[in-house]
Amino acid sequence: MKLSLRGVDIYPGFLTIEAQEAMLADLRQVVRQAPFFQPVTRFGQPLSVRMTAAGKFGWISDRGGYRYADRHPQGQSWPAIPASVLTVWTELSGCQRAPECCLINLYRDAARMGLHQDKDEADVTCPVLSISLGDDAQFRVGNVEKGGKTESLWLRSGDVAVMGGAARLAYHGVDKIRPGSSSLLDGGGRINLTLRVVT
Ligand SMILES: O=C(O)CCC(=O)C(=O)O
Ligand SMILES: [Mn+2]
Repeated sequence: MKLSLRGVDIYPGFLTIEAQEAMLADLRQVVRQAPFFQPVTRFGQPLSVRMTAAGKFGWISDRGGYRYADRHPQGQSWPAIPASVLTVWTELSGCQRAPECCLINLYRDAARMGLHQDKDEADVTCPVLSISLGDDAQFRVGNVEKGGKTESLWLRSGDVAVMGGAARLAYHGVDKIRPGSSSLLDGGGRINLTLRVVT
């Protein structure tokens, strides 16, 4: 099944529970090598999500601003993107290029992500593909221009969203998660993966 939210393709329940658990096991290996860190704005304000990444690039935000970086803040290269994650890209992205960044966001409790565009990538012909694991999240999509009407839906564990075509540069964000709605993650919360071609 496929739904559309203002041009964003949503595949509810794309990953079975078994596939979600297998992906999570792979992500634990990634996090062992590249631990979650707390990004801050250039004014030192912490973001409410914790982040890490896999792939050629990660996305970091610190006192020096935000940017793609080829190393974790601790200095090591990012681990490879797990095959279980790459498979989803191959199945749904419709893009010939391989993803260069798998950003891993951890939402706990009151974590959220304000409306923003993903526009730091030099090539925006490929979509951004997002995978939800764990607690439900209220995902909001607006327009390519700032302002105007927005619509939201609840993303659940195993759902995949693909922001491509006219929706590639649409404003989007996460209003809130529903703590305790899933028992997939140890310690609760939600992990969101976003796969992107960067260069
Ligand atoms: O958590 C989500 O569903 C969206 C994440 C996102 O938009 C981002 O990391 O740029
Ligand atoms: Mn985004």
